[in-house]
Amino acid sequence: MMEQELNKVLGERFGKTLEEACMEEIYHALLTIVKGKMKDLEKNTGSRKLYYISAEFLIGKLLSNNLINLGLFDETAEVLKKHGIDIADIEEAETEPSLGNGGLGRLAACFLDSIATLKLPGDGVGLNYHDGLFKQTFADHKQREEKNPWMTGDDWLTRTDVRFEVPFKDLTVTSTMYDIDVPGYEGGKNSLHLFDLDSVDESIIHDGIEFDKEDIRRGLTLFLYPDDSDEKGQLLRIYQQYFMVSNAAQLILKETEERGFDLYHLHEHVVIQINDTHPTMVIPELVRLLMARGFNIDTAIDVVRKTCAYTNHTILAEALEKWPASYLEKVVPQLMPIIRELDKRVRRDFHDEKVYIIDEQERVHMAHIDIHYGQSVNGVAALHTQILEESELKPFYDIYPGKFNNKTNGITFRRWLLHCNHELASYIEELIGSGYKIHAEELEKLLDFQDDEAVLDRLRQIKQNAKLDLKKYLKSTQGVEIDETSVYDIQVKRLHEYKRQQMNALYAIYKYLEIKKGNLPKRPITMIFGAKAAPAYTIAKDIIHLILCLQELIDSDPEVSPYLKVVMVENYNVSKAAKLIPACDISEQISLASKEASGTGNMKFMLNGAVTLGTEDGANVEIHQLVGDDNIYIFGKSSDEVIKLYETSGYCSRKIYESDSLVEELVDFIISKKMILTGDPVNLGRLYKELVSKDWFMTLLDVREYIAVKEQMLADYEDERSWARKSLVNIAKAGYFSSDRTIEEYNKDIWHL
Ligand code: C3B
Repeated sequence: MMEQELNKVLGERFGKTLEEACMEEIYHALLTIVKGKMKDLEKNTGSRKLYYISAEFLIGKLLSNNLINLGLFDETAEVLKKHGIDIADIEEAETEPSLGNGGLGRLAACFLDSIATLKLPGDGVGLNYHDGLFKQTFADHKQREEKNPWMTGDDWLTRTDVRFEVPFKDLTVTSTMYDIDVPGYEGGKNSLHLFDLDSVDESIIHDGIEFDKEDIRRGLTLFLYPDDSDEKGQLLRIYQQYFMVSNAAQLILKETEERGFDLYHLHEHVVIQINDTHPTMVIPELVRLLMARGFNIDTAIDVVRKTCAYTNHTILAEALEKWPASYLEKVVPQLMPIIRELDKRVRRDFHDEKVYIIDEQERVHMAHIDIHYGQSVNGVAALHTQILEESELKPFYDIYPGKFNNKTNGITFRRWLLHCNHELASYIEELIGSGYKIHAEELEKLLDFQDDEAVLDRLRQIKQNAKLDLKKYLKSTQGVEIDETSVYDIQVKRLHEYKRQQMNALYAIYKYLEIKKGNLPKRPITMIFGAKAAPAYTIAKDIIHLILCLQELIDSDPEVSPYLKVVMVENYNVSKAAKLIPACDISEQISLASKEASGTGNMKFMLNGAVTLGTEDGANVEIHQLVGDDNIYIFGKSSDEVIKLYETSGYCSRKIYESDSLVEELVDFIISKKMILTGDPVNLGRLYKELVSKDWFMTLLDVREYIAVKEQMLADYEDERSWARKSLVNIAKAGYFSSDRTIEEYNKDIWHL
């Protein structure tokens, strides 16, 4: 079947057969075939529909995943193999949409997959950024940002004829809606709606990612998260956010009316999930649109409140958006009277300025709008929700205890096991049958094999094969040579001080110095990093600089390089994650306790048999509970201790630096002669100073214990059978982190679809 279809499309489009076509042509033929098949699928329907609004959808490449979900992957891979073609090479021809930044965007993509798979009616709504998040390159041991075009004209997007007028203060624009089909695994289909402006013009980008941020018509949807370190950048983000939610709101009202429902019953037929605060303006926008249709304000607010639900993804204060009212006046003056009315009602009912929407400095607290004027507030892991309730959002929890709930994050096993690790997935199927693909909790059946030496050996072999694959991949893409007999220790995630890549870098320094002293590790260690830093986040970029300098210093030292290797993967993205995760031995999840809301990389690594080295933070806490003390390595101060240190200003990094000679030695190395000769004294000096005199995310607090626990872990790795058993237990217990489970909970508690 697939063979004939491929030959037919290749013939029609390129006048070629499978034998003659190149990789790109085969990719485009498959794209055409798969798009056609998805078009024929019936959309999920029901009398209640979900709209998941999000600034990010980090969907990754789609060909293989769509083939898997349509049940066509194996057949397609077979057909290609018959002609000497590896499907992985076809995947290389696909560009990766860069419509997201980190966990929040990837979570939205996993959710779309699970919502479709569970046959629930639910569409994603977001923006069609032409260049997405920037593309990262390295030069002079530093991050450079470049544009990242991913649309090729022939891709997964389908232009629709849905268009809306979006009114800003100084101009009105007309949007165009593009759709990407989201097929469920073995049935079901929903859509991802991405709004765009026809007038956007990539030619205004120059010098990396610079462009005139005031040119809204040509620049509105160029980039995800344009630099907002100045006023122009912040105004542009407000333009983007309003464009996103006004389109979403107009689409929702239009579809609800088309489905034959009265807007006075909107909340019975629609639920809107607000993913972090970026889509918050959908609340006043819906109130405005309903009033324009004749609603009085009380009814409009009541209906909107019953329709909207909010997910909080972070407790970092600087990440909770607060827009100056004056900026909103400049961009969307039509919303300000509504926002002031919403605030007035809060002030009337509650006499606590901590819960006001507009503060004394005339800043609008977006999360406060969501909490007062939505029906649900959820955190993304048990500990995170507890911190929201007990400290971060306590004044709100005191008012609305019933609104708060936890939804521990999850990941789609279609992408993060079936697609990225075929060998492991089929071996699991051999052992326990295929039921786990739909009922992830069946993975627990693997526990029956924890003392089966043949199974443990086979798991080790599968890991070894994945390590070899990664070695080849890094060689061909970055020219980097890694040793497949070494331990692969991996930390991949956005770069942020709270995630503490700098602490891991201090370990690299520690190991370097040990090797120099003649204390050689039993087995070579490969430390792999992958991370983008926000363009305006200076210290994050300094940390990248430190890692890249260490990489070179170690590579060029023949005494050390046989035993230690540091690799920073360039432009870490979803495709690279899929290569790195199956090959990992040690999964680094080392955030400062209380700061990582959940983490989802931790779940992906576990599912692929890596063992976690982590703090009791985010979902690590739940991983720990599931796998037990023997199958995870935990270190560091607890979230309670950390929160207390912040409350009492009780942390002083300089004290630790001055009293602990090991810490002093490691930190001093950052500005040692060797490092200064390799790197830039400005960047290294600034990072050194930051660690000694501020260290807001308490690197030095935990670094000693971190090193000790990592050393223990490396020693334990040498008992290969016992390590393989830990790996097996991690896979077996990962079922809980299927996003199908998470979505079932959202549906049961919040959506009621
Ligand atoms: C992230 C958090 O940092 C992660 O802990 C969490 O697992 C994911 O969201 C998904 O819930 N996050 C993000 O990627 N971007 C933000 N702006 C805020 C949180």
